[in-house]
Amino acid sequence: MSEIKDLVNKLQELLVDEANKKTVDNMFASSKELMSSYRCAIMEVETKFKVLNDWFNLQHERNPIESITSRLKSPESIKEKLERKKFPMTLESIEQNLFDVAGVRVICSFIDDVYILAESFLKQDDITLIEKKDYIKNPKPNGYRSLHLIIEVPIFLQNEKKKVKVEVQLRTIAMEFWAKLEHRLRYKKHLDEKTLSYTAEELLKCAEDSANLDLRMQNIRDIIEKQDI
Ligand code: 0O2
Repeated sequence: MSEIKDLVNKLQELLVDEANKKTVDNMFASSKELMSSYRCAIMEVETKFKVLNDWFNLQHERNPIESITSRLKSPESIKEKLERKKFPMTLESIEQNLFDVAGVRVICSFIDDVYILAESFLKQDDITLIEKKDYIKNPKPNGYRSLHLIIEVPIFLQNEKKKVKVEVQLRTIAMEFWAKLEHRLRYKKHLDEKTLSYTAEELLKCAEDSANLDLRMQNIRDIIEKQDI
């Protein structure tokens, strides 16, 4: 009797393994396709900003873009976000619920450039705006500033056209400087209450100082441009 039970258990184990193996193989292929479409969407968006930068340079003899970086969200962060937001742990759920798997960051010289570029980009008839968060006009309580656009861009594959969501973050060099350092410092978690609140206050003051610097630099540029006709 116990021999039969052992056999059934083993059979079950094998069947489960087989079923899992197929699921895992399928998942692997589908997730490769999904990630590859995010990568293509990043390329499309990057190209659009590079074109705008070149065109702007031709018209105004200066580059509004300092640099462009992009990233695909890591599997660990995808999993963490799905869990945190209580979304199902499936590929469909990633596509439907997470809008920042593909991310492009555009670093601009001046605040005006952020808005000029965002407007020209959003005017393009293949770009659909899903959501806009203006953390420049309404900074986060910790001082974080940046313009976030969740957009959809079409990518053209062998036999199909697919719309893919990308998060575009536009910010100035000063905003990038602050965000990078704040991000690094945020991971230093073993601090006592007093130090935590002091450093948070200091970071907020630094964000305000650097926002002020952005305004002053913008002002200098405006004065120079008015004279330099
Ligand atoms: P990474 O490494 O850039 O991928 P949630 O993602 O749920 O926290 P939400 O509403 O989806 O929030 O997005 P939100 O807050 O509009 O913007 C999320 C992204 O903006 C973050 O991505 C950061 O890149 C950036 N960001 C937002 N707030 C801050 C901040 O206070 N400090 C810094 N340095 N960056 C910020 P990820 O996924 O957190 O990280």
